[in-house]
Amino acid sequence: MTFPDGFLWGVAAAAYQVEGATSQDGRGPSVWDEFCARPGAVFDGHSGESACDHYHRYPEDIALIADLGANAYRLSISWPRVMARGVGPINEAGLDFYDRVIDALMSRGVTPWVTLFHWDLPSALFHRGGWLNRASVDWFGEYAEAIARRLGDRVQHWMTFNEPQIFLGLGHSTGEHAPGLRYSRPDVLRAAHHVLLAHGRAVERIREHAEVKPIIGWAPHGCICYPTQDREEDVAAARASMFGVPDGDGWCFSTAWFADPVVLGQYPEEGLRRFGTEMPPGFQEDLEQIAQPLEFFGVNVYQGRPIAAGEDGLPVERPRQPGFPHTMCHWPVEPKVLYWGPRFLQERYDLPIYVTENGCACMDWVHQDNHVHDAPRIDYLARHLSALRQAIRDGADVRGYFQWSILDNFEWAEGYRMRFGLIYVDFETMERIPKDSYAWYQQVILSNGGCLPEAPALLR
Ligand code: IFM
Repeated sequence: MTFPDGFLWGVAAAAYQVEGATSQDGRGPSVWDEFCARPGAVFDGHSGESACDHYHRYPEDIALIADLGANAYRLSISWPRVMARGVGPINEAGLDFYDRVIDALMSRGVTPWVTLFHWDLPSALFHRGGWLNRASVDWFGEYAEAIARRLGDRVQHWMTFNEPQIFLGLGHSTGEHAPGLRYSRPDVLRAAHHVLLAHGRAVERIREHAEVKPIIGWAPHGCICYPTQDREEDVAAARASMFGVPDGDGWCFSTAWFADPVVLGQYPEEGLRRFGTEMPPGFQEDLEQIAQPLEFFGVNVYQGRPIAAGEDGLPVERPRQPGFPHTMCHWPVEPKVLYWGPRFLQERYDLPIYVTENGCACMDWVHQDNHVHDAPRIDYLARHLSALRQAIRDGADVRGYFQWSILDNFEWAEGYRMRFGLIYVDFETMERIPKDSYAWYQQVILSNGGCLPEAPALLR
């Protein structure tokens, strides 16, 4: 059984994780450059300074994407590459790079899907208060306008923010990611509110300035809950848990706190009850600007939380059995997230869904025969894609899937030790070696998912 006709098969990456060339052709510094320079912040002192050298090797990488048969490539624009200080003069050399990338993709029949912000805030703006400063909404609007004016004659598919929950939660609350802050809850709430407003502003700017009628969404982190069994009460408990707003620091990773204002035009009641008094004054008046109509709901899905109904019917998180499978990042392997996640999201937000990221880090190395045999990744992807196909059969309107990631790349605080790619990168020589999973995904695309195993057994 195949995926629906016209299903979009993509691969994804992000500027800071692959480009390198961080001080070339007028690019300004970002919060990630500064964070990487801090002793102990990133594994073994790694940084994105060279990354995969995609800045210079993009023709080779795009040829690999095209040969894979992917119809789409999700890339992000580096804000400090196109505006060194975040606002003000455009760095033409930086924008030229994205012009070349877009043209190269399109000439090979690969549709570019562009994310405006995948975490590399220009340092100059951070030093003016970053997302804590309400002016960040204007800064982001100016940047979005510049990109839409220049690339909007060819680019049709846009995402504003990648995983706001993660760059706010890990970057501004726990301090594990750039800019390494540990703000108080009221401050993180304020920064998050500005990010949502900036999302709304960017949607408006893209619609005003893109020449080709834009198709706009975003790519939040999917904090997925799934029922441990198919009992109705467990499904209801998982749904309630997935859209709950926990107390403590957990609110920051909540789906509803971020997605309800963006799509439904209101913050969830549960969160407002818990910490509404800590929100910036007048926040309710901004909701109209935040809730711009979107064409799709993107979601990045890697793992979830197993939920059952307790005796009182309320959600209870169940422990996983000893020896439960985990990826190299220690993330549990639970394909059900690509079944229940899209179904729950669609029920609540009623928009077409794209899985904008899914994949896993494995213990990959080059074997003696000069190939990279990454059977665990193939198994992970096969299980997740089968679950996704089943979700579509059961009514979820999922239109596309982006595997994360086309290349091994800079995995933030983990540096280069976590390899997510379909293509192995030797970070000394920059040689690219397609892994077994590359050839496997090629077959999946070619057969429109018809070669995947049946799902029910995998969903149990
Ligand atoms: O590498 C990241 C990506 O930048 C955002 N989503 C999760 C991926 C794996 O951790």
